[in-house]
Amino acid sequence: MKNELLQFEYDDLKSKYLYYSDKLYSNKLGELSAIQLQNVVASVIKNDIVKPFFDLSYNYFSTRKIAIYFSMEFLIGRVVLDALVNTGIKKLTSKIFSDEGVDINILEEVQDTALGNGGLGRLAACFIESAATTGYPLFGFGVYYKYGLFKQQFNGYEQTEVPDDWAANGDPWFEPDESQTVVVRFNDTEVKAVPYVLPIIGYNKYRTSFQQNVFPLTLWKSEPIDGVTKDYAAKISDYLYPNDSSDDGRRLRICQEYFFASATMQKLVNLHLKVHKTLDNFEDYYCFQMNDTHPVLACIEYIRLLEENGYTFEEASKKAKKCFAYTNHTVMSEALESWNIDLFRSVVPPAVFKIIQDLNQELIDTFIKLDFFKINRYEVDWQKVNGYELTFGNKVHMSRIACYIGYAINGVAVIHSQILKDTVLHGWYEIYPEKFTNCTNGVTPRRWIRLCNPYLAEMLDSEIGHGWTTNLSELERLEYIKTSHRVLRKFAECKMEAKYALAKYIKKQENIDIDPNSIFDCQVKRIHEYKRQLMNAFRILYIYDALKNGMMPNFYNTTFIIGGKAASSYYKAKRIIALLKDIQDTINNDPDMCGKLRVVFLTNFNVSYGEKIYAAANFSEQISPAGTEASGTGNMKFMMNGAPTIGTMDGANIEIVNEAGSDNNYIFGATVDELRRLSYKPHEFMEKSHEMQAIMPYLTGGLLKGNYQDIINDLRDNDRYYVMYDLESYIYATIRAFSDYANEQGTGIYRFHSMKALENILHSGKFSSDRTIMEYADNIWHITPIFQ
Ligand code: 26Q
Repeated sequence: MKNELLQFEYDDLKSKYLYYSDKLYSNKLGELSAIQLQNVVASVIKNDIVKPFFDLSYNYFSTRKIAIYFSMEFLIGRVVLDALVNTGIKKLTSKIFSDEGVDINILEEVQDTALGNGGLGRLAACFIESAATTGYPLFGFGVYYKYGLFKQQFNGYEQTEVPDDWAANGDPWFEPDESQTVVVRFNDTEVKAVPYVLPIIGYNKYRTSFQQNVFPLTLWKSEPIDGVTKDYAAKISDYLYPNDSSDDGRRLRICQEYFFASATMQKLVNLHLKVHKTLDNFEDYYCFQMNDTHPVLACIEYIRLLEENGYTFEEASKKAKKCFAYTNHTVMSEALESWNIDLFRSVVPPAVFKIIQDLNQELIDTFIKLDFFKINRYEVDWQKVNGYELTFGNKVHMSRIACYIGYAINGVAVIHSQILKDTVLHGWYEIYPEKFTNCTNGVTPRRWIRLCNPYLAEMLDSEIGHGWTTNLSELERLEYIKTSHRVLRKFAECKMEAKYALAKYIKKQENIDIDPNSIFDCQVKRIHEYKRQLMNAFRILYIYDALKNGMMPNFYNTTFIIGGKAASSYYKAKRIIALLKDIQDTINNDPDMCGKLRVVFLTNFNVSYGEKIYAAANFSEQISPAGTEASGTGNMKFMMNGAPTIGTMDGANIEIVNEAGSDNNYIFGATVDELRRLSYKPHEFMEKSHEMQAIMPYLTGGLLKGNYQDIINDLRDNDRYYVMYDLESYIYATIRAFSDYANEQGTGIYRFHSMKALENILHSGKFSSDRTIMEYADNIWHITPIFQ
């Protein structure tokens, strides 16, 4: 208990729990359901702990410079445990509960708040938590979806999607603030936007009551204006869009984007006018970080509001260019948003469309002055310059607006930021080189170590003190003790605890027995061709076949764990899932394997499942072809919890290896330069590949339940992500990794694997999102913390 918050004593906190238990449910704690317990915890934390600090945070709007994190997604996960950890009352609560006959782990039954798809949404959640912890005034604005990311279920091997009515049993954390409702006008209708506000609780580093820092996250919900609102409009905030490029629903997506952009800008502009009676100094008080292009219409809306307040277009455009910055999260061309002009025009009010036309004209005029290129003055069908379209063309290209208006443009890992300059946004880089920077992603160590891995957290606390929680570089203190046999054994024991916990959970969720003594090799992320879960499937089949043929006598027992969701309309991704489920069935039911090999495809991988996986993993699979994964953030979560990476020189993997050393990770595959030079004929590789020869009978020859000829045909003609090219080196890297693990077990000397695991932990300091927030604050936002 010594690292716990000091403001509460046992009796004090207990009386608060009992009070709300009685008030809300006229019952004892011991009689409450998980949902009810959560509501009791929420009442205590919100009313009796964070309220005064939360109220304070509203004073920062328009009185000092703050940054707004503008994001369509906040993938928060489960709120209750995070709130307990960050207020510093988790252990005390656990004690109080157990004295009342309640196991605190019952709170794991509480649903995730999954208002995001994956990496981009989770990044937003890590950022606002880090901001609240470090005190940099960064406040999130987004959409309060009725349904979060779908729940994944299975019909045989086929993924089905079930709506995620996440607040069906009530949501005790967000509170509507009806008084701050605004009206958003579209071309042909209007809706109310009601803000729902969540207190984002920073970690209480001093363990006293006077520096509990709490910032608001504001999410907008659409509601009808009686009698005026069209049916579809009132439903604008009902569904989160999946990250695919399917055609349907584009109109509603544009509505969503304008809806939250307009509501946010209206709120802040109105507030600023109230405080300062002018917008002349707006940019001295606000800057906006756009999480990808999804919030780009906010720039346009800001210009519209400035015009409404008497500024000319020229003045307004100039002001907008001072306060918006753009983060790109992908190099996949199909993921860059562009809207058909007519569709776009039918959604937004005429004034918004007019501003886009005016910006177009301004861009042209600017470059006439600069004599950059010859101009074709038509709005549509604009010119290409150096092979890159710079203007908005016959579509509304969101990234072009972002690059033109944004005063800063950044990628999310060093290699990714370079690729933006070299290819994806090259034309813009030539015009505005000074706008381009990098801010490598990070993740919050509160959720991704302290909350998810209490075993490791406690060991770290006792070995190096608990300062790492808010200053992750302090993990380097492990340097001095990393060779100690005692420390290594302790680490190995922590890992075993986490593996037992995961095995128990997988038994409950999937009804599959896995052996905690086997290697846990994990790949968890959205299912996408570029992430190459298919290559993992091929690797598993290859090992399975080799074992069946007695070719790998020293193979150490291994459990392959894979999890992730495919967008509902992404057919090829769903086929890959089917193959993995088929492999799982075949291998797990093969008596020849008797424990040597297990495969688990997790059902409904989400933030809370992730917490258990990252803590328990022995190896982290990060296997996208070089140059495709912008950064990755799961890779960082695995690293922090002591899982060496089996991965390619892609995204943040490169920086992970720079920090932890190539001896402590298993890097394989082609580099970006190699792939750029390559003229690739996949069918040649397929025909020559011994590995493919070995596994073909499984894929197309009846050794599995299904037939996967379609996958093979696709690879043969067009292996866009170089599965054939990298497969062999991938298998070799795996064998190296697993034999290091096996060697250690054989000798009982914690050297070959545990050393590498510990080296990863102790060099993971860079990947705290606290560091990322500080970089954005210094280089882009120019804001300082509200406390020191
Ligand atoms: C766009 C238009 C219409 C509908 C949906 C979308 C859409 C939604 C979500 C497009 C993309 C996304 C999500 C992208 C994403 O998660 N990217 C990941 O961002 C992480 C954080 O920077 C990186 O670590 C990952 O590498 C990147 O894939």
